[in-house]
Amino acid sequence: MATRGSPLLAGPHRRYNPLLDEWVLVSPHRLDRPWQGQVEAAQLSTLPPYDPGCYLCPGNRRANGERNPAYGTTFAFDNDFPALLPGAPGESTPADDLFVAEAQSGVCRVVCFSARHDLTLAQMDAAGIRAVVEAWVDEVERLSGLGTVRYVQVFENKGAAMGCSNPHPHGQIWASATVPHVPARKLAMQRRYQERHGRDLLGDYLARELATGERVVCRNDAWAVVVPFWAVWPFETMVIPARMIADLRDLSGEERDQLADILRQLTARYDNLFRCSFPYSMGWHGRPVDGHAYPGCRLHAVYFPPLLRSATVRKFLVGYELTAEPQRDLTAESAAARLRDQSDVHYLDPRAGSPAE
Ligand code: H2U
Repeated sequence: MATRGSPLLAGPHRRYNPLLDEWVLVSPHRLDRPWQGQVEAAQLSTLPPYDPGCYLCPGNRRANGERNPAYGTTFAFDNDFPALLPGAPGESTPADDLFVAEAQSGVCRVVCFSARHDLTLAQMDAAGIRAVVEAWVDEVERLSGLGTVRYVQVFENKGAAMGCSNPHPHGQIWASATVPHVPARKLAMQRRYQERHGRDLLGDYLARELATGERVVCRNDAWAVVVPFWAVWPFETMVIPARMIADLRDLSGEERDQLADILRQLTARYDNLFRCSFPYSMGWHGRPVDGHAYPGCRLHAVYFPPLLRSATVRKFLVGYELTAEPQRDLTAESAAARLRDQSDVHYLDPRAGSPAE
């Protein structure tokens, strides 16, 4: 939907999220003014390439006493403090409308993205990020083969602002015996759309986003990044494949290459926006690994960064947002334009030149 010239979208309005069946209140009159965000002096990384005290660096000991191998690219291991434990699935409380609990079993993994302690995905080259894509695919394959897992949630929690415990570039994977409620809701909504329209929700959505371009941040032949029409977080984005694919494992070699390229572009733009290591939580949503059909399910990644106006001014979901529904001032269109205007050469890359003061 194009917003230019729409009186409805110029004033306070609610936008509907068809993937989650939720609403967000948008108040463009409060903040949709010329860009006044403070740009801070470029933050330089002071991290060493190798930290002898880091539990993720090659060759170091983890909390459980195991020693990491001298890995060169990526390295995945069972989380030493897993939120889920392997076990028999299925036990639940007796039928009750008020007090309901069920056992949840699963496996938690940690994936180191690079041997280098001082890098982030935004600073890695396409080959390095491509290795991360391959690691994600390998993990989904391995975990789905266990037979006790229905859903594999690949995610990355980046930055202290998101509660990340270690700057060494890494993500996590939690594989569970049931489908968690966010992906479950998305699967149900995509199924309903597919049954009503005979086409998939995200495919239709992407086609309309590409037609106006208003919320498109960047794209290549295989992927597009958009700030969704219904975004809650200021610079929230979705990474959507051009082809109808439901599972990371179904990506062709070319699509994996292109994914590495688009992730590099997106994360560099994020860092360049406030010249900082942009915090976020991101994750992949796709088909459960239980062998059932999930009509209309298209793979996609979601990014939820908390920053609003600078490296230090963040959005909080509080007050009305916790008690009623989420709200934003900055429109999705303005956020997309700001990210689109950023260079995809990382500000710390010598090719970016010296940052303006
Ligand atoms: P976060 O940075 O997102 O917290 O992830 C790091 C994970 O690494 C965390 O889940 C695990 C923590 O349990 N970890 C180990 O598995 N072994 C260790 O020696 C320390 C931390």
